[in-house]
Amino acid sequence: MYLLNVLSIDAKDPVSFTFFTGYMAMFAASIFFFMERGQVDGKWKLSLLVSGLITGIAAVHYYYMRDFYAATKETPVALRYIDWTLTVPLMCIEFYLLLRPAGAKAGFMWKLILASVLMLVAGYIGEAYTDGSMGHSVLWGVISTIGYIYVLHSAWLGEAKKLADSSASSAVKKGINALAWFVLVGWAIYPIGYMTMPGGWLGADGIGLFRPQDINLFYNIADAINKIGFGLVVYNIAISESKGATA
Ligand SMILES: *C/C=C(C)/C=C/C=C(C)/C=C/C1=C(C)CCCC1(C)C
Repeated sequence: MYLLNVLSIDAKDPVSFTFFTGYMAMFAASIFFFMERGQVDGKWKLSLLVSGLITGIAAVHYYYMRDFYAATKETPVALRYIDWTLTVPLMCIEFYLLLRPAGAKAGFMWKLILASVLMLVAGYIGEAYTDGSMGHSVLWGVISTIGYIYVLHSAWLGEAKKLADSSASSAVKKGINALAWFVLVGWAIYPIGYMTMPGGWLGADGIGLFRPQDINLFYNIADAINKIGFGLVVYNIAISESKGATA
């Protein structure tokens, strides 16, 4: 029964589509980042490894989320947040690795990780423990947004931005600027998706534009943009800073 459900993708449900294409895209991106490690100088290999881990961890979770959704038509909240709890801190580590030559300390990395964990724990409570009320989703959504704003602030005006300004590498400067745009535009898709849940402004109890499962549409598209996009920015920096590179 389970298998039968998995094998039938609902052609009329874009959520189903994005789970399958999301899985494939993450999988392919991981192979790319791992293979390309051979093209870059030694000091960039760790950054590319982390890029590949981010999309690789996501690929494994998409494999399970895709089946879970196909079988139940329900939102895989726990799998989603386990994925994010692993991959978002890895994105913070990417910031740190890029800015370490410019003087970034471990404390810089831990502050970003802490802020992102606050963002995710609050988001999880908002979704997993929802009573369907707007009060609950707004409260935890706002707490989560505090963590988000910290990362956003660091990338645009705070510590990450200042370290990037003091970097000797124009590729790193440009790269951190690109990542800042991902955090501003790409990451903003998530809170918009969050608003489609029961008790949210865009969902059935609000303006009624989206079905409850459409939250996955937002999250799947945002994950593909952000996880693969982050990795490609790091890849571009690594390639342009590597002497023997051919790409
Ligand atoms: C690879 C996964 C990434 C980059 C996930 C990012 C997730 C967010 C930026 C989530 C943010 C949220 C808010 C700012 C408020 C509402 C709750 C969240 C967790 C959806």
